[in-house]
Amino acid sequence: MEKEIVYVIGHKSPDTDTVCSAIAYAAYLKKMGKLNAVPAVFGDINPETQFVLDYFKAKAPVKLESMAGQKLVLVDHNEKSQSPDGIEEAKVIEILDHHKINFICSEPIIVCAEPVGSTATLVAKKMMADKKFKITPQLAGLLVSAILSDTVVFKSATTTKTDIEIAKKLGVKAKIKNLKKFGIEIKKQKASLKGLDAKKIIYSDFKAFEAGGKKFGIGQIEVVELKEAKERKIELLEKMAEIVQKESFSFAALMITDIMNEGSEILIAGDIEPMEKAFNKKVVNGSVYLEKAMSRKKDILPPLMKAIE
Ligand SMILES: [Mn+2]
Repeated sequence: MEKEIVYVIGHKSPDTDTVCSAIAYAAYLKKMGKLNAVPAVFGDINPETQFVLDYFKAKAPVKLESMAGQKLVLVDHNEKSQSPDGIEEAKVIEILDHHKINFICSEPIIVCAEPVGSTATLVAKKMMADKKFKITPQLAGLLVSAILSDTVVFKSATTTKTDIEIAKKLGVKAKIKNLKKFGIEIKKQKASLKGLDAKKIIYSDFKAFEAGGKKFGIGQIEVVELKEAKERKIELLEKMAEIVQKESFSFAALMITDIMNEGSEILIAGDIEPMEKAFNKKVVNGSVYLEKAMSRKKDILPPLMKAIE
Protein backbone atom coordinates (compact mmCIF):
# COMPACT_ATOMS: atom_id res chain seq x y z
CA MET A 1 0.00 0.00 0.00
CA GLU A 2 1.19 3.53 -0.80
CA LYS A 3 2.23 5.35 2.28
CA GLU A 4 0.02 8.22 3.39
CA ILE A 5 0.84 11.53 1.68
CA VAL A 6 2.69 14.08 3.78
CA TYR A 7 2.75 17.62 2.40
CA VAL A 8 5.92 19.62 2.82
CA ILE A 9 4.86 23.25 2.96
CA GLY A 10 6.19 26.68 3.85
CA HIS A 11 4.55 29.90 4.93
CA LYS A 12 1.74 31.98 3.45
CA SER A 13 2.82 34.58 0.87
CA PRO A 14 5.38 32.01 -0.30
CA ASP A 15 8.86 33.26 -1.15
CA THR A 16 11.71 31.53 -2.97
CA ASP A 17 13.11 29.93 0.20
CA THR A 18 9.71 28.55 1.21
CA VAL A 19 8.97 27.12 -2.25
CA CYS A 20 12.42 25.75 -3.12
CA SER A 21 12.95 24.30 0.36
CA ALA A 22 9.59 22.53 0.15
CA ILE A 23 10.43 21.06 -3.28
CA ALA A 24 13.93 19.96 -2.30
CA TYR A 25 13.10 18.62 1.16
CA ALA A 26 10.13 16.68 -0.19
CA ALA A 27 12.39 15.19 -2.90
CA TYR A 28 14.90 14.18 -0.24
CA LEU A 29 12.36 12.64 2.15
CA LYS A 30 10.71 10.73 -0.68
CA LYS A 31 13.92 9.49 -2.28
CA MET A 32 15.25 8.25 1.04
CA GLY A 33 12.01 6.37 1.63
CA LYS A 34 11.37 8.29 4.82
CA LEU A 35 7.95 9.65 3.84
CA ASN A 36 5.60 9.81 0.88
CA ALA A 37 6.37 13.50 0.75
CA VAL A 38 4.77 15.92 -1.73
CA PRO A 39 5.80 19.60 -1.94
CA ALA A 40 2.92 22.03 -1.56
CA VAL A 41 2.35 25.75 -1.57
CA PHE A 42 -0.32 28.06 -0.19
CA GLY A 43 -0.83 31.24 -2.19
CA ASP A 44 0.53 32.55 -5.46
CA ILE A 45 4.10 31.99 -6.61
CA ASN A 46 5.80 35.39 -6.84
CA PRO A 47 7.68 36.54 -9.99
CA GLU A 48 11.08 35.95 -8.39
CA THR A 49 10.27 32.34 -7.50
CA GLN A 50 8.70 31.75 -10.91
CA PHE A 51 11.92 32.96 -12.54
CA VAL A 52 13.91 30.44 -10.46
CA LEU A 53 11.51 27.56 -11.23
CA ASP A 54 11.65 28.36 -14.96
CA TYR A 55 15.42 28.76 -14.93
CA PHE A 56 15.95 25.28 -13.48
CA LYS A 57 12.95 23.79 -15.32
CA ALA A 58 11.28 22.78 -12.07
CA LYS A 59 7.57 22.22 -11.53
CA ALA A 60 5.75 24.41 -9.03
CA PRO A 61 4.50 22.60 -5.90
CA VAL A 62 0.87 21.51 -5.60
CA LYS A 63 -1.34 24.42 -4.60
CA LEU A 64 -3.46 23.60 -1.56
CA GLU A 65 -6.46 25.61 -0.39
CA SER A 66 -6.56 24.27 3.16
CA MET A 67 -4.31 22.19 5.38
CA ALA A 68 -7.20 20.80 7.43
CA GLY A 69 -6.94 17.05 7.94
CA GLN A 70 -3.48 16.81 6.31
CA LYS A 71 -0.19 15.49 7.62
CA LEU A 72 2.46 18.18 7.26
CA VAL A 73 6.15 18.90 7.41
CA LEU A 74 6.52 22.66 7.94
CA VAL A 75 9.47 24.36 6.36
CA ASP A 76 10.67 27.96 6.63
CA HIS A 77 8.23 28.98 9.39
CA ASN A 78 6.71 27.61 12.57
CA GLU A 79 4.35 30.33 13.82
CA LYS A 80 0.77 29.28 13.20
CA SER A 81 -0.16 32.86 12.29
CA GLN A 82 2.11 32.46 9.23
CA SER A 83 0.90 28.98 8.34
CA PRO A 84 -1.54 28.16 5.59
CA ASP A 85 -5.24 28.14 6.49
CA GLY A 86 -6.53 25.06 8.29
CA ILE A 87 -3.30 24.49 10.21
CA GLU A 88 -5.23 24.10 13.47
CA GLU A 89 -6.89 20.97 12.06
CA ALA A 90 -3.71 19.54 10.53
CA LYS A 91 -1.14 17.19 12.00
CA VAL A 92 2.36 18.66 11.93
CA ILE A 93 4.95 15.88 12.19
CA GLU A 94 8.14 17.83 11.58
CA ILE A 95 9.52 21.36 11.42
CA LEU A 96 12.62 22.49 9.51
CA ASP A 97 13.22 26.19 9.99
CA HIS A 98 15.56 29.11 10.57
CA HIS A 99 13.21 31.39 12.53
CA LYS A 100 12.59 31.75 16.22
CA ILE A 101 10.47 28.92 17.56
CA ASN A 102 6.93 29.80 18.56
CA PHE A 103 5.16 26.49 18.14
CA ILE A 104 3.17 24.56 20.69
CA CYS A 105 2.14 20.96 20.07
CA SER A 106 0.57 18.25 22.13
CA GLU A 107 2.88 15.44 20.96
CA PRO A 108 6.63 15.16 20.47
CA ILE A 109 7.66 15.97 16.88
CA ILE A 110 10.92 16.32 14.93
CA VAL A 111 12.20 19.88 15.08
CA CYS A 112 15.32 21.10 13.33
CA ALA A 113 16.03 24.79 13.65
CA GLU A 114 19.30 26.61 13.21
CA PRO A 115 20.11 30.31 13.04
CA VAL A 116 21.25 30.37 9.41
CA GLY A 117 20.29 32.61 6.50
CA SER A 118 17.81 30.29 4.82
CA THR A 119 15.90 27.06 5.25
CA ALA A 120 17.49 25.92 1.99
CA THR A 121 20.85 25.90 3.79
CA LEU A 122 19.46 23.38 6.28
CA VAL A 123 17.94 21.23 3.52
CA ALA A 124 21.27 21.18 1.66
CA LYS A 125 23.14 20.42 4.89
CA LYS A 126 20.95 17.39 5.54
CA MET A 127 21.41 16.18 1.96
CA MET A 128 25.19 16.67 2.05
CA ALA A 129 25.48 14.81 5.35
CA ASP A 130 23.65 11.85 3.84
CA LYS A 131 26.13 9.86 1.73
CA LYS A 132 23.31 7.95 0.05
CA PHE A 133 21.68 11.03 -1.42
CA LYS A 134 22.91 12.67 -4.61
CA ILE A 135 21.97 16.31 -5.14
CA THR A 136 20.93 16.81 -8.77
CA PRO A 137 21.94 20.01 -10.61
CA GLN A 138 18.27 21.03 -10.57
CA LEU A 139 17.90 20.66 -6.80
CA ALA A 140 21.25 22.40 -6.28
CA GLY A 141 20.02 25.28 -8.46
CA LEU A 142 16.77 25.66 -6.56
CA LEU A 143 18.54 25.54 -3.20
CA VAL A 144 21.29 27.99 -4.09
CA SER A 145 18.66 30.38 -5.48
CA ALA A 146 16.77 30.20 -2.20
CA ILE A 147 19.94 30.95 -0.23
CA LEU A 148 20.79 33.91 -2.48
CA SER A 149 17.22 35.20 -2.19
CA ASP A 150 16.80 34.88 1.58
CA THR A 151 20.24 36.32 2.38
CA VAL A 152 19.77 39.11 -0.21
CA VAL A 153 22.87 37.88 -2.03
CA PHE A 154 24.75 37.42 1.28
CA LYS A 155 24.15 41.06 2.29
CA SER A 156 21.54 40.42 4.98
CA ALA A 157 22.64 40.32 8.63
CA THR A 158 21.18 36.81 8.80
CA THR A 159 23.92 35.45 6.51
CA THR A 160 26.29 32.97 8.14
CA LYS A 161 29.52 31.29 7.05
CA THR A 162 27.53 28.07 6.61
CA ASP A 163 25.20 29.73 4.09
CA ILE A 164 28.11 30.97 1.99
CA GLU A 165 30.02 27.67 2.11
CA ILE A 166 26.96 25.62 1.18
CA ALA A 167 25.90 28.09 -1.53
CA LYS A 168 29.34 27.80 -3.14
CA LYS A 169 29.14 24.00 -3.23
CA LEU A 170 25.61 24.12 -4.64
CA GLY A 171 26.66 26.75 -7.19
CA VAL A 172 29.27 24.36 -8.57
CA LYS A 173 26.75 21.52 -8.83
CA ALA A 174 24.23 23.84 -10.52
CA LYS A 175 26.95 25.19 -12.86
CA ILE A 176 26.43 28.82 -11.88
CA LYS A 177 29.62 30.71 -12.64
CA ASN A 178 29.03 33.94 -10.72
CA LEU A 179 26.81 33.54 -7.65
CA LYS A 180 26.55 37.25 -6.85
CA LYS A 181 25.60 38.16 -10.39
CA PHE A 182 23.01 35.40 -10.49
CA GLY A 183 21.69 36.48 -7.08
CA ILE A 184 21.10 40.06 -8.22
CA GLU A 185 19.41 38.74 -11.36
CA ILE A 186 17.03 36.77 -9.09
CA LYS A 187 16.33 39.70 -6.78
CA LYS A 188 15.59 42.04 -9.68
CA GLN A 189 12.63 39.89 -10.74
CA LYS A 190 10.60 41.06 -7.77
CA ALA A 191 12.09 44.51 -7.54
CA SER A 192 9.66 46.32 -9.81
CA LEU A 193 6.41 47.60 -8.35
CA LYS A 194 4.97 48.43 -11.75
CA GLY A 195 1.57 46.90 -12.40
CA LEU A 196 1.12 45.90 -8.76
CA ASP A 197 -1.62 47.47 -6.66
CA ALA A 198 -0.90 48.61 -3.10
CA LYS A 199 -2.47 45.53 -1.54
CA LYS A 200 -0.38 43.17 -3.68
CA ILE A 201 2.78 45.07 -2.75
CA ILE A 202 2.03 44.98 0.99
CA TYR A 203 1.00 41.32 1.02
CA SER A 204 3.73 40.05 -1.31
CA ASP A 205 5.79 39.07 1.75
CA PHE A 206 3.74 39.84 4.83
CA LYS A 207 4.01 38.25 8.26
CA ALA A 208 1.83 38.68 11.34
CA PHE A 209 3.29 38.61 14.84
CA GLU A 210 2.13 38.84 18.43
CA ALA A 211 3.95 40.37 21.37
CA GLY A 212 2.86 41.79 24.70
CA GLY A 213 -0.76 40.93 23.86
CA LYS A 214 -0.58 43.02 20.68
CA LYS A 215 -0.93 41.88 17.11
CA PHE A 216 1.00 43.54 14.33
CA GLY A 217 2.12 42.85 10.80
CA ILE A 218 5.30 43.53 8.89
CA GLY A 219 5.60 43.31 5.14
CA GLN A 220 8.78 43.56 3.13
CA ILE A 221 9.55 44.36 -0.46
CA GLU A 222 12.94 44.58 -2.06
CA VAL A 223 13.73 47.26 -4.60
CA VAL A 224 16.79 48.34 -6.54
CA GLU A 225 15.96 51.99 -5.86
CA LEU A 226 13.58 53.66 -3.40
CA LYS A 227 12.16 56.26 -5.79
CA GLU A 228 9.33 54.17 -7.22
CA ALA A 229 8.08 53.12 -3.78
CA LYS A 230 8.40 56.61 -2.31
CA GLU A 231 6.18 57.97 -5.07
CA ARG A 232 3.46 55.59 -3.91
CA LYS A 233 3.89 56.18 -0.19
CA ILE A 234 0.48 57.79 0.45
CA GLU A 235 -1.36 55.04 -1.42
CA LEU A 236 0.56 52.35 0.47
CA LEU A 237 -0.05 54.00 3.86
CA GLU A 238 -3.77 54.28 3.17
CA LYS A 239 -4.00 50.58 2.35
CA MET A 240 -1.93 49.70 5.41
CA ALA A 241 -4.29 51.75 7.63
CA GLU A 242 -7.17 49.68 6.26
CA ILE A 243 -5.30 46.47 7.09
CA VAL A 244 -4.66 47.70 10.64
CA GLN A 245 -8.41 48.24 11.07
CA LYS A 246 -9.48 44.99 9.46
CA GLU A 247 -6.99 42.76 11.31
CA SER A 248 -7.18 44.64 14.65
CA PHE A 249 -3.42 45.19 14.47
CA SER A 250 -1.81 47.74 16.73
CA PHE A 251 0.26 48.70 13.68
CA ALA A 252 1.36 47.52 10.26
CA ALA A 253 4.79 48.22 8.82
CA LEU A 254 6.21 47.83 5.34
CA MET A 255 9.96 47.51 4.92
CA ILE A 256 11.01 48.83 1.55
CA THR A 257 14.48 47.42 1.33
CA ASP A 258 16.97 48.99 -1.04
CA ILE A 259 19.19 46.03 -1.88
CA MET A 260 21.78 48.19 -3.62
CA ASN A 261 22.24 50.76 -0.84
CA GLU A 262 21.62 48.27 2.00
CA GLY A 263 18.98 50.05 4.03
CA SER A 264 15.21 50.15 4.42
CA GLU A 265 12.54 52.82 4.32
CA ILE A 266 9.93 51.69 6.86
CA LEU A 267 6.33 52.79 6.35
CA ILE A 268 4.11 52.56 9.44
CA ALA A 269 0.35 52.77 9.84
CA GLY A 270 -1.29 52.67 13.26
CA ASP A 271 0.69 53.07 16.47
CA ILE A 272 4.13 54.49 15.59
CA GLU A 273 5.44 54.50 19.15
CA PRO A 274 6.99 50.97 19.25
CA MET A 275 8.95 51.71 16.07
CA GLU A 276 10.19 55.07 17.37
CA LYS A 277 11.15 53.52 20.68
CA ALA A 278 12.87 50.51 19.08
CA PHE A 279 15.12 52.56 16.81
CA ASN A 280 15.24 55.84 18.70
CA LYS A 281 14.25 57.70 15.55
CA LYS A 282 11.26 59.91 14.72
CA VAL A 283 8.68 58.64 12.29
CA VAL A 284 7.99 61.51 9.90
CA ASN A 285 4.87 61.45 7.71
CA GLY A 286 4.42 57.73 8.32
CA SER A 287 7.96 56.59 7.56
CA VAL A 288 11.51 56.34 8.81
CA TYR A 289 14.75 55.30 7.05
CA LEU A 290 16.94 52.73 8.78
CA GLU A 291 20.46 52.36 7.47
CA LYS A 292 21.88 48.83 7.19
CA ALA A 293 18.47 47.33 8.07
CA MET A 294 17.78 44.59 5.53
CA SER A 295 16.42 41.72 7.56
CA ARG A 296 12.97 41.75 9.12
CA LYS A 297 13.97 38.88 11.38
CA LYS A 298 17.31 40.18 12.56
CA ASP A 299 17.30 43.96 12.17
CA ILE A 300 13.67 44.88 12.82
CA LEU A 301 11.88 42.26 14.92
CA PRO A 302 14.17 41.92 17.98
CA PRO A 303 14.34 45.66 18.85
CA LEU A 304 10.65 46.02 18.03
CA MET A 305 9.64 43.05 20.22
CA LYS A 306 11.66 44.52 23.06
CA ALA A 307 10.02 47.92 22.65
CA ILE A 308 6.55 46.34 22.71
CA GLU A 309 7.10 44.02 25.63
MN1 LIG B 1 13.45 31.61 4.82
